Amino acid sequence: MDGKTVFITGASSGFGAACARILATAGNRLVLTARRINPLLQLQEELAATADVHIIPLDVRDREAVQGAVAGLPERFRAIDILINNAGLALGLEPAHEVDLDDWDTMVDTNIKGVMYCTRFVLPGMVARNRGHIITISSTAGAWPYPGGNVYGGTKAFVTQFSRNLRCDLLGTQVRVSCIQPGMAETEFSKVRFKGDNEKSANVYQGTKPLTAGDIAETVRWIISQPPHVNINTLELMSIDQSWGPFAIHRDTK
Ligand code: NDP
Ligand code: 8X3
Repeated sequence: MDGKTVFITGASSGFGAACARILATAGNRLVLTARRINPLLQLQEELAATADVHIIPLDVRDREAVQGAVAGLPERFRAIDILINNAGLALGLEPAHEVDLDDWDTMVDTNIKGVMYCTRFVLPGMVARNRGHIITISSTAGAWPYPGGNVYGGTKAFVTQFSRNLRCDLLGTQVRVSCIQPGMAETEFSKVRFKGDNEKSANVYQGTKPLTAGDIAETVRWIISQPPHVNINTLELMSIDQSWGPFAIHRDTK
C-alpha cells in the first residue's frame, strides 16, 4: 500500500500518531488532524523524509470546521483513500447518577458526532471515485459493559453499529468499512479520562502488559493491506492480560 492519501483524526497522540508513523513509511500522503497543533507540527517534521504531510488543527465536534477542512484540502490531498476515524475520548468513570453531564455531552459530541461529520464529508468523494476505506476506532467498551462505562461504552456501540450500517449503504461500491475494537491500551487515554490524575491513570496499566499504540497501528496496516475484495468488518483485540469478568451479583446482606 503506497501512494495513498490518508486522513487521520486525533493524530496528535496515541493510536492516531502511531498510525501516521506506520503509514508514513510507504510514500503516502498524510492529512493529520487534532486540536493541538504543536504535536502535529512535530510529527510533520519527524515524518517529512518519508511522507508528504499536511496538518490541520481541527476539532471534530465542529461540523462546519470538518466540512471546511475536507473541502479546503490542497489539490494533492483531496482524493482521500483512507479515513481513520480515531479521535475520541472517555471522561470519568463515575456511576451514571453522579456523572458530570458536560462529560457525557463531550463524549457524544466527539465520539459520535465527530465520526458522523468526518464520514459524511469524506464519503461522497470515495463513492464518486468508487474506491476508499473508512476505518473507525471503536472499543471493547462498545461490546462489553463495565461499571462507569455508561456513555463512553454507548458511544462506542454507536460507532460499531454505524460502521456495519455503512457497509450496507455502500454495497455495490468498492468502498470498504472496518471497525476496530481495542481493549486496554496505554496512551494518553487514561490521563484524559482521569483529567490529568497521573496516579489514577498509571494504576490502570500497573503490573500488566497493555496493548500499545503501535499494536493498533499494525492492525490498521494489516486491515488496509488486505486484497481489495476483502473487507474486515470488525476486529476486536485485547492484551493477554485482559479478559472478561463474571456477572456481578448484588446480595442483600441485611
Ligand atoms: P489519546 O488520548 O492518546 O488520543 C486521542 C486523540 O483524539 C488525540 O490525538 C486527541 O487530540 C484527539 N481528540 C480528542 N478530542 C478531539 C476533538 N474534539 N477533536 C479532534 N481530536 C480530538 O487516546 P488513544 O490514542 O488511546 O485513543 C484513540 C481512540 O481509541 C479513541 O477514540 C479512544 O476512545 C479509542 N480507544 C482507546 C483505547 C485505549 O485503551 N487507549 C481502547 C479502545 C479504544 P487533541 O487532544 O490534540 O485534540
Ligand atoms: C478504552 C478501553 O476498557 O478503558 O476504550 O473502555 S476501556
